[in-house]
Amino acid sequence: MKVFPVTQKVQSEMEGLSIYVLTIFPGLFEQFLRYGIVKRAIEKDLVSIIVVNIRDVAYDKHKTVDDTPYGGGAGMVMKPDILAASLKSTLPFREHRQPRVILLTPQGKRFNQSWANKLSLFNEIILICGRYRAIDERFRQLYVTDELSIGDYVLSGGEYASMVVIDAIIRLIPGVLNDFESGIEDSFQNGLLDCPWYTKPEMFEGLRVPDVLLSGNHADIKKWRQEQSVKNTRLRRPDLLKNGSDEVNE
Ligand code: 6GU
Repeated sequence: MKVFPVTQKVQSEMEGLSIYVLTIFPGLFEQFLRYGIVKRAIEKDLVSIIVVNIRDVAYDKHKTVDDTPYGGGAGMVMKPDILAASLKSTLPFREHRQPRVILLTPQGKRFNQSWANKLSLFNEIILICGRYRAIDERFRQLYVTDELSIGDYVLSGGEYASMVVIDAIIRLIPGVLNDFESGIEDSFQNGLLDCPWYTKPEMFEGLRVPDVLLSGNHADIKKWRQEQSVKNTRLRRPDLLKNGSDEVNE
């Protein structure tokens, strides 16, 4: 089993969230884990990300993980025995015998902030990055507990989608963001888009910073920002203002 970062801990020693990622391209995650808030969360031991190379459990000399579909058709299908073996290879490291097993697929439910909130409460999550045409239906039936998509477009695999999901989850784990960053998070958690923001200089290419932001009146500033937020949302994403549009769609 190939593992990043090298300082992997077994679940029993982990306080926070353990995320296992099953992929045929583990190298794609190397840089992702090395920057910004994700890196800091790993360093603080608030999250542990274990990237598992599915190919490591392949048993033939070509390390085959896929095969042609029964009934014919274009594309290849990921083998159920390989996926099951890869999933089982994580067992010695895990505490929970019944973790959430999440398949990243365009056929999944739409991932949103509510899903991020919900998943951040677990302490063990397994993400399976689909590739090729599909994964064998029987693996899906037997092992997958949730299927998530990050939007209505087709990616070549679940790897980037799983990075999106991991990033969104990690920033919600208590202690990952500092007080300052948490304030930013709050303003998005209310289901509205953010207000416009300005920094120096006061005048830029003929455009001035709105007077209210220079007024020093904190109540007025707060009110202006709230109004801009609502206005922005109504203009750009009216769907967000409808009740319940950000619910976990189960
Ligand atoms: Cl999760 N996977 C793939 N392959 N494509 C997608 C996606 C996931 N979400 C949107 N498009």
